[in-house]
Amino acid sequence: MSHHPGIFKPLPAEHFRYPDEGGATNAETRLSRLPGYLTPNRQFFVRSHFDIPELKATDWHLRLTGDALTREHSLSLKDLEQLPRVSVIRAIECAGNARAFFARDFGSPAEGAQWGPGAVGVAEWSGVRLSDVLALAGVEEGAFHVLPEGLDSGRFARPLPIDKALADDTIIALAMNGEPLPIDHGFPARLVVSGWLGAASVKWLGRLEVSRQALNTYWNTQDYTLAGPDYPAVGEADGVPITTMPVMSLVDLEDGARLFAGDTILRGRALSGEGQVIEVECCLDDGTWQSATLHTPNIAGAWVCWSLTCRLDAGRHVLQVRARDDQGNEQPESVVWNNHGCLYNAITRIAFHMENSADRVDDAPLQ
Ligand SMILES: Nc1nc2c(c(=O)[nH]1)N[C@H]1C(S)=C(S)[C@@H](COP(=O)(O)O)O[C@H]1N2
Ligand SMILES: [Mo]
Repeated sequence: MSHHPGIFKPLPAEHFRYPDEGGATNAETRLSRLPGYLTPNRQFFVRSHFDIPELKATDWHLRLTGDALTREHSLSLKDLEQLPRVSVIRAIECAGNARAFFARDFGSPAEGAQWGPGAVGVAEWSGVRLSDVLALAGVEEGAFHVLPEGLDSGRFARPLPIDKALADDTIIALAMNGEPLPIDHGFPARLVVSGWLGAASVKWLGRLEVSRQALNTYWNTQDYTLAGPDYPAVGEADGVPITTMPVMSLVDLEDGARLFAGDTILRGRALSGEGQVIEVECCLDDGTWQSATLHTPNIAGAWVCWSLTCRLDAGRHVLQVRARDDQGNEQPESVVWNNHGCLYNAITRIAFHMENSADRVDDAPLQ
């Protein structure tokens, strides 16, 4: 097994940008370039804390261990393929998505890669249920944590409570949008944990430990926590370990984009962890809040696409967007500071420019 630095798929500048301080293994999606509901594999963001490992499908095994299993077990890819096949359409969103807005709102950056709002994507993930895999080793009464571990050099691992691990839509994905899982996204097998922060969806899965005790790691105690003056430290963690993702809306426009004045359709997406977004409202400049149109599909745990038809004069404009989910959660006016810069979900604000349409030379959009 050799290790390659960097990301394997091509990263054209029209589809990706790099968060500052992010290192070579991070790239975020330009939402403005998304073609439809699903994020194509070639446009899906990549977030890897270590070098991306090159694994051979024929050598790969998944080891099941731990004191809450009846027996130890090891499965090959062929063994996994014998299990019932399932597919789910779900978002994966980094808990640090939109972290750069902490710097904008608070005047100093939160620690970590300075992601814009593109560390998120929605794909159709196909594979097998984690519960079906664990059942092969016999999960005993009293099982508490499941620790999935990656085969990257740092053995990235973050525990799940047993109930979430056994949920119907917690899966080991072998395919992404109908293609074998790309190497950057965890080939040959990754976890997909619906509605939870991206860090739960461990890539290049190599081992699952099922224990009667907590199996905490760096990744749920020292990072991917809400830590800071306004958050209590929980147990051995420096703050509150993050689980589900909050309600958030996204605009399919680059900040500072240029459009043509006149009739325009503004578009975006909104999501809320395991939940479903039921309303998206927009406010242009100093106008009133108005409901955006929500399009189908609107899959819980994935996202909904929204649009707003409007007429805008030439000049600079500010769009604000806020989403509400089926539990009544709404994006707040502002967020409380946390040191790791996680879960930014204040009302989305984006500035753009309308150019005089008389200057239009062809039908191509300017942005
Ligand atoms: N083994 C392993 N799994 C991992 C990571 C990692 O660094 N190593 N990064 C996690 C984080 S923080 C996120 S946000 C998602 C990103 O998934 P993607 O790269 O497929 O978009 O993968 C998660 N799974
Ligand atoms: Mo992440």
